[in-house]
Amino acid sequence: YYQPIVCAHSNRVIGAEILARWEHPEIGFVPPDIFIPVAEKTQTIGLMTENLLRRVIADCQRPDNVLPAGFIFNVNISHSHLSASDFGTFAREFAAHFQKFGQKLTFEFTENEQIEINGDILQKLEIIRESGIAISLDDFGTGFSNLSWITSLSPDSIKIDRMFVNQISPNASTPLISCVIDMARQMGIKTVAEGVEHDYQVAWLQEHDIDCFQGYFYSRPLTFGDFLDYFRQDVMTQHLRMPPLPRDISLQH
Ligand code: G
Ligand code: G
Ligand code: MN
Repeated sequence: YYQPIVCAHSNRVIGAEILARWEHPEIGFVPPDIFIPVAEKTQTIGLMTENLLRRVIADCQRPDNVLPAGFIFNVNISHSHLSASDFGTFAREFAAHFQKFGQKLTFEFTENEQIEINGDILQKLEIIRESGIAISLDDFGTGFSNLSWITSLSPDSIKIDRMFVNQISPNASTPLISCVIDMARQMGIKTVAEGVEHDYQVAWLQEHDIDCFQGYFYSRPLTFGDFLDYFRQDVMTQHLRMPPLPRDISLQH
């Protein structure tokens, strides 16, 4: 499934987070909170992520695909996958595939589990960057991150956990979010607000210079077909939202 990521400056859909879903033929819908930990424990998470990205590539090859060059796909990467010996090959291979379509990949790493930054991990982070893949720190504010750790990971963006976004109500907010946005800006890191559900959260975050939004206010995670419909509609309403032509020009004909 694909959940839109919206640029807070242009108000346009610039990317999507890919979220794994499993519809089992007998037991029905299995939530990712159940099958992801199992895939991690059984060391099949790498294979699952590869299959997921192959599905994305297949979706991108559909004749009705209208996603532009430069469109960003965010994928969640488990730490156990990052630690696996064939991770470098995986990163290079998929970076090349997505480059062929002119589309960009971002790897999201959750801070809920601590990655021990050793030589092996640093080398893999370097491979990710060399391949042109961006790095995002997911669930920011809920886990183990400390400033020296963020410096070694050197993410391109951080995703502020929905727990904090939730605290923005019509008449209250938390200074924490604006501090995080300021810190990130000074470090040259982009900020994404997760779990945005209300217009007053959008307004508050925009006022505090957030870079991107993700959440039910914009859309739930969608199938590729529904995502394309959402994207097309976004492009169309964008034209409607365009400012009117200056008066002297529009009066000419
Ligand atoms: O998709 P939500 O809708 O329910 O996802 C629940 C959790 O599962 C989130 O923390 C999300 O990051 C994680 N998740 C979803 N898809 C993937 C995936 O493909 N890989 C990994 N590692 N985690 C995923
Ligand atoms: O941990 P990660 O950020 O990858 O998890 C994404 C999870 O958040 C998915 O389970 C997705 O379905 C869920 N999610 C996305 N937007 C919203 C939202 O606006 N509200 C809530 N409650 N959950 C959301
Ligand atoms: Mn995520």
